[in-house]
Parts: sequence; C-alpha cells; structure tokens
Amino acid sequence: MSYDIALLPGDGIGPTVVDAAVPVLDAAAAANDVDVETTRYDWGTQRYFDTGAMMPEDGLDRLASFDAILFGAVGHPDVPDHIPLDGLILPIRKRFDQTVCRRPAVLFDGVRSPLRAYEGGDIDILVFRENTEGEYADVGGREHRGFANEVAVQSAVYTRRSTERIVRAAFEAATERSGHLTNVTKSNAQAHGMVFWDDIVAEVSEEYPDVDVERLLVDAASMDFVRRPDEFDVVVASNLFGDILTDVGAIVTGSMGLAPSANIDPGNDHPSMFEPVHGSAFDIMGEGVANPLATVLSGSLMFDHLGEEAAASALWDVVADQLADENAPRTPDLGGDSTTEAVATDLRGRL
Ligand code: GGG
Repeated sequence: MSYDIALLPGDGIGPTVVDAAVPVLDAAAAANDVDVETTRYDWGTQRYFDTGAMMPEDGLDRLASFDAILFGAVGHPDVPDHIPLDGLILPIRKRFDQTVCRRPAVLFDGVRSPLRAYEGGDIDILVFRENTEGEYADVGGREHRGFANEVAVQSAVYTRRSTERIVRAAFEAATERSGHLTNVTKSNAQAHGMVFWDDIVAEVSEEYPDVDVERLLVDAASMDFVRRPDEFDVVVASNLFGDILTDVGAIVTGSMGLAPSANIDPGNDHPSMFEPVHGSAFDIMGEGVANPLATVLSGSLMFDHLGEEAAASALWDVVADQLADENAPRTPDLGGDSTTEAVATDLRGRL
C-alpha cells in the first residue's frame, strides 16, 4: 500500500527528531512493501514570528487529504506557551476528531528506570487520554485585566460523544490486554464533569463484563505511578490528567525521549497524528543529541494505525533491540554520549 504522510517537525528539537526518524520509517516501510510519500510543512513558532500565525489559514484543509500526520514538537522560550499549542497542535487534534490519545509507557530491556526496583519488562502501561476536551476545550475568558477585580475562567468540557469514545477505546484495549482498567478522575472535587465521566465509565463497563475497573483519584494515581507502576496496565483519563500522568509514565520508564503517542480519530474519517510526547526542548536544540526513539516509536504507532502491522512491528522491535544492546549508541538522556544521527543510523543498519 502507498500512504501520503504530512510531516510537521515544528519547533526546537522537533525538526532534529523528525529528520532523523523519517529515514528509519522509510527503511522499515521499504522492507515491508509499504510505500510512503512525505510532504513537509515548516509550520511553527518561526512562522508565527514571521507572519503572526503558526500555520496558514488553509493549513487544516491542506492536512485533511493526508493518510496521517507525523508531528515533532511545539513551544518556544520567547512566546507564551499557549500560542504554539492553540495555533497548531490543539486545532489539529480538534478539527480531525482525534479524541483518542494512546500513550504507551514501557520500560524496555536495557533501560534504567530512576526507580531502581524496576527492570526492563516490569512496566508496561497504556494510557488513554481524552484529547480534545476537558480544560483544553478553549472555553473561558478573562475580564477586568489589571484591576483588583480581574477574573479568569477556564471551563472543563466533557461531551457524551468524546467521553464514550475514549472510555470505549480503553475498554477495548483492556479486553485485549490483562482485563484490568484504571479510571483516573478527580470526582471528589469536580462533581459535574468528573462524576459525569464516572457515569459513562459505569455505563460502558456493562458492555465489557470481563474487564475489572479500578477507580483512582488523580492525586493518588500520580503517587502510584511512582510507587507501583508495575501494577498498572490500561489507564483512562481526561485530557489534562492524561497529559500529566503520561509525563510521569515517561520518566519512570527511563526518559521523555522514549515516549511515543498516537492521536487517533476513532471514526477514521480524518488523518490521525503521531508525535513524541516530549516538547521542543530548546535547552538542547542544535546540539544534535535529542533522542529520536520516541519519534521512531510514534512511527510504529502510525503504521499500526494504518494497518501495516509488519512495518509497525519492525520499528518497535528494532528500537527494543537497540536499547537491549549495551554497545549500541545512546543519547545523553539515556546516559550515553551519542548523537541523534548515530542512533538513527544504527537503527537503519539493524533494519
Ligand atoms: N510533541 C508534543 C509537544 O510538542 N508537546 C508540547 C505540549 O506541551 N503539548 C501539550 C499536549 O500534548 O497537549
């Protein structure tokens, strides 16, 4: 099969990891009779500085015809953080109905967790993050700026459609995996949105009688991701809680540089988007040492979504092989001193 993929490298280390990962994706594709055509769009904060907008007015229309999007990172130290998010990544997720965000947090063999009790293979969590609503719905306002009565409101939005979609996706995954699902909320303090969320989980659970549901408040879940990460399997959470928990998951499994994600339109009417969980990391931009593995693993999730299981497995397995090999190159986030390019070249050699 042949696929048109839009590349949005974005800001900071985004272009470094996307440029390194794409030849690896191409190699896995070619070895498995998959044809990939890429089109690169240099949208991001530099464009915002030059033109006042992160992407062109018809940017979303241009992306609509692609089979998938591979995204790098956004964020720049010279602009408030909401500008790049509101100008690029969040509109893409919303316009293309990418309600379901899948974020695996896996401790690979050969990778050291900062939690010394755990070894490769001990942690394998799959977080389902609702991806278009909650506190990220862009509902709110600010009044009386600069006065003593200044007020800011940021509302959290939960619709039945999106909540059912994320919850059902999590139950489906739990059915295929261990049959255990952890539902993370803050229902004790948010009696409208989060209790609604719990109600949806209870309703959908009736369709999955074999899945055992554990309920955790997000504060306890954050603690337990550090205290007993090996006991989690599939986790479902709102946009904000999922965003935070997956950073915790990434760090307990060794590095932000290893955490991939998939932003999926469950209706498959629009392109889905794949991106490393990490941000633009301006502190290491231009040094050539950003870890490309989260982007390569995101490419694996992309091929899996496109139905190209062989290419998906080839990418996941080659990353696992490299990490398990103590003589393989590693970037500094994993304790090595190799470059992004050396890691990507080694992956291509293994493929
Ligand atoms: N590669 C993902 C990225 O650039 N993340 C920046 C960020 O802060 N994202 C927030 C989010 O994923 O909602």
